[in-house]
Amino acid sequence: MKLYLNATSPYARFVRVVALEKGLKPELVWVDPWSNDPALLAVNPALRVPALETDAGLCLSESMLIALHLEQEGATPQLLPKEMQDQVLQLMGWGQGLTDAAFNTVIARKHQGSAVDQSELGKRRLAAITHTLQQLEHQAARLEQLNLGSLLVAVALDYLSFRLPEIQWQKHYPMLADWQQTLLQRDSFKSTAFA
Ligand SMILES: N[C@@H](CCC(=O)N[C@@H](CS)C(=O)NCC(=O)O)C(=O)O
Repeated sequence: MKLYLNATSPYARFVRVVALEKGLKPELVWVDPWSNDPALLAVNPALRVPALETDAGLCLSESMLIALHLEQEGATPQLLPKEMQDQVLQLMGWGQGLTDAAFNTVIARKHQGSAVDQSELGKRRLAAITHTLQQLEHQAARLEQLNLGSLLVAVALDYLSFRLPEIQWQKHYPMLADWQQTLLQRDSFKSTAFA
């Protein structure tokens, strides 16, 4: 198994965290998704990380789909238990929505300047971040269990700290911050810190 990734992608970090939690060790192939790297193009026509080349030679893209594949590959721990499936999928949706809103804010600012935050789409992205944080704080107790949803939310929150620190989410959402601190102590998070 080969995982194509870079060190700042929240999507790639989520997949890496899942692999580590499942005890899987894909070979890591470091690429720059913005440089039209032919090696990445060969495994993902969308030229995005993460991409996973399976041992059978199939190339998977989209972080949540790769995570589902890894969940099947490693027997334990179960990160998408059948009896909790819909709750976990709901959390995954919130985590992915938060990641998308944060990542697209960062990329839009990079290409168009920070005034883009005042555009209609910019405002919607920032509102999505606020609404999702409020919802997660309200539901913080549901995050206790280790699963694909809680891992994705924890990575999304760390991406906010990394790229949008001015939001100061820890100050405004203390239960969420307490919970995330414990997850950040896990080896899977420590060894994949954004850089
Ligand atoms: N929906 C995708 C998003 C992946 C994504 O946007 N990755 C970024 C890096 S964080 C990327 O490779 N961007 C390069 C590009 O869009 O050309 C997923 O969940 O994997």
